[in-house]
Amino acid sequence: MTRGPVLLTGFEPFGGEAINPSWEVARALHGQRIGGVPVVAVQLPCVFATAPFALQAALAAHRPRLAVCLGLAASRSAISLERVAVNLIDARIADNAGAQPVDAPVQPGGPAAHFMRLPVKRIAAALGAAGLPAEISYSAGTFVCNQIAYALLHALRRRPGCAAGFIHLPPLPVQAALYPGSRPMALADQVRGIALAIDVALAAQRDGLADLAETGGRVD
Ligand code: PCA
Repeated sequence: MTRGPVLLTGFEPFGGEAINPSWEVARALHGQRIGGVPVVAVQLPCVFATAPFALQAALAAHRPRLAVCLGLAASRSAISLERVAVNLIDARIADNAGAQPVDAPVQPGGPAAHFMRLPVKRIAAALGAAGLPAEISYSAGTFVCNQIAYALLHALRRRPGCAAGFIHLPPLPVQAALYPGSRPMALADQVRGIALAIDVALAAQRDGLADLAETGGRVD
């Protein structure tokens, strides 16, 4: 039987910023019930050396039925449903501890990539129907978010019953000036979108539904 809460992680601010929508969304949903299942929010450091351990501690402490990790992708203008994480770190900027690794594995000896375990096409369809911009993404980048997406699926490789995935969020309106040309999304819409994504993922898990067999491929 599927048990446990929803684990929802967000990152602390990074890159010299004061706010990260991923943590704002996670903490807004902390303690709420979605589809009858409680949500537990945990903040992750934006630090390569410690973030995977913080995630593993949260997974061990909460034994979730669904784990969703959130991060900011300032260049995205939609709720961005990641499908894959690669076993590669190549940091564009320093993390919050000043580390900037180049071409290092997330998990030495691990597989090249892990696929997320979320029904991303179902979620994208539900978000679109709710009037929220959503997209499926085939790259979570090579910074701490990709590291955590990989570490999440690696940690859960022997827990096939736990649904898990990574979702990148656009910037908040207060961050607009930092990212000229970006299309920020209001916090309330981001919160509504992630609550809906969790609801859809829980329903699919409960009912044993596969993802939608719809064309969703891209060239990019
Ligand atoms: N975004 C970064 C790391 C933390 C976050 O919120 C990323 O996309 O890797």
